[in-house]
Amino acid sequence: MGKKERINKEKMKDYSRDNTDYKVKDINLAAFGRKEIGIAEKEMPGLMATREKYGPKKPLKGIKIMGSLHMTIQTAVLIETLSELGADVRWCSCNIFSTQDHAAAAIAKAGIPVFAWKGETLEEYWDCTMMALTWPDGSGPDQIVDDGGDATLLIHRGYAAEGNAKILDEPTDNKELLIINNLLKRQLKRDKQHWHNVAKDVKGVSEETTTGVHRLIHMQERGELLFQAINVNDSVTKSKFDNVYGCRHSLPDGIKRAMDVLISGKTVMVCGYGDVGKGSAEAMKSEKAKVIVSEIDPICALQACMAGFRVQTVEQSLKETDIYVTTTGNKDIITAEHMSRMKDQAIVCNIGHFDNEIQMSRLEKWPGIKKEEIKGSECPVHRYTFKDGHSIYVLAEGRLINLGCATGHPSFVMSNSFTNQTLAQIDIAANPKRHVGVYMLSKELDEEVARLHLEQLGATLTKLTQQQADYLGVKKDGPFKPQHYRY
Ligand code: NAD
Ligand code: 3DD
Repeated sequence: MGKKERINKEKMKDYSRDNTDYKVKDINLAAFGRKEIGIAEKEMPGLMATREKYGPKKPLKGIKIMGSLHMTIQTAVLIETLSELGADVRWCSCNIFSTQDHAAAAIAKAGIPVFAWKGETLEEYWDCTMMALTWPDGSGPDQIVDDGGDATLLIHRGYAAEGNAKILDEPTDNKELLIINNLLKRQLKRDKQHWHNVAKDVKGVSEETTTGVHRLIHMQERGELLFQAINVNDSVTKSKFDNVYGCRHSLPDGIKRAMDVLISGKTVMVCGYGDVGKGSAEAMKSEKAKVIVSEIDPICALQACMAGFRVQTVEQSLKETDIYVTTTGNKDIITAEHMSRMKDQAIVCNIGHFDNEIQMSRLEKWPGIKKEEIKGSECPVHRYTFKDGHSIYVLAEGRLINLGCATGHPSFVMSNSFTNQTLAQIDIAANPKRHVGVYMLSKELDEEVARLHLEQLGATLTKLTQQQADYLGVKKDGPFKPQHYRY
């Protein structure tokens, strides 16, 4: 039977219109997506070199890989790299606003099942995650590429509910958790052992981002982690590039596309001065804004001072700040009270994680608040007017501004992140029985990723002589720094 015939019509009826194994905004955008994928491939030397080096060996042959990662042009190049290495791939986005519809269309047209479109509702988002996790024969993945941990969360929460269905009825005011619980209740009715069967077959997950890694470590500490995890975020060639230089590029891009506002001369508050905060603050400084930083960590705060930024609290900054950017991965950074006391026409956005860095749910319920849509899901901009007459603008509904209002990081920097992702997937495939835990890729691989990107920028490495290597106590060809060196 051909693959199409194998499609389980019962399973598919909820999600696709014409029994195709994909769901995208408009398949006719595929040709445009293919053109931009072609451009991106020229800017992603690490991924292309990985295809050349590992393609013939097909190290991922027949391995079912599910991805929950922003469905962008750059991710399309990652998907086709995994496919080139032999994987059977299914994909969804990890954010309701981050999909680039022409990228999704090109992937669907290439015959790779993808369930993603820009402007999904939360219900549609979790249905897409379910579809990407479910092969036509009803089975789950062998491996997962996760960004923020939503795919990992659905498997683990489903697994827990099969042991104690009552958790799905625990009272919560978290709208998204209610949606997840309802999806799991429907699945429980279909098959009481679905997630136990899925989890049994998962060999491992490679996690893209800081918050996702935090979630994995918390699960491991609670003894709940069901399979091995590779921490891609903390590869130096991911977090010190994507998180810093990627945000340095894509934050101003998002603010400008959303508001077309002059940043120069304005006062910008960057909440958090970690990797994302450093790139964001530098970008705002380059735009000649007056940059204030808030931090909880004295070391990061001191770094901010050394970079010439004022370090103070949000409360201290309300009277002067024009643009707020949250970058912490924490919650309640900008509260509804803060927003009620901000300058008129202040702009609030988040480039950190999820939608809880900015207290959106409390803002929506603020007494007398008036909400107006300025721009729709293509580049979400909303104006909130308070009873005293002052208004503020919230971008991307408090979700990632660079992916909701712009196109995220450019290809070259994502090539570093995604070469790490590909190496991590190869590593899991080669070590399927590794003990459950959270692991990092080697320093050798990290340096290899960097090497793959130097030539395109015209960089020439200096070679160590053996005497110098001996003097430094390192191998002539590296690694040149200890595993946990802080770059
Ligand atoms: P990080 O841990 O390096 O930095 C976060 C910083 O926020 C830390 O220095 C921490 O001390 C600070 N912080 C925490 N709570 C705070 C508070 N209440 N007030 C002020 N500062 C506070 O993490 P990171 O790598 O910079 O990532 C930050 C977030 O951005 C994560 O959620 C990550 O997943 C996400 N991220 C987003 C993108 C993107 O493209 N939008 C890219 C990479 C990472
Ligand atoms: N992220 C930013 N830009 C992206 C792009 N163009 N494609 C895919 C993902 C993209 C998010 C990443 O920075 C991810 O690594 C993260 O959130 O850490």
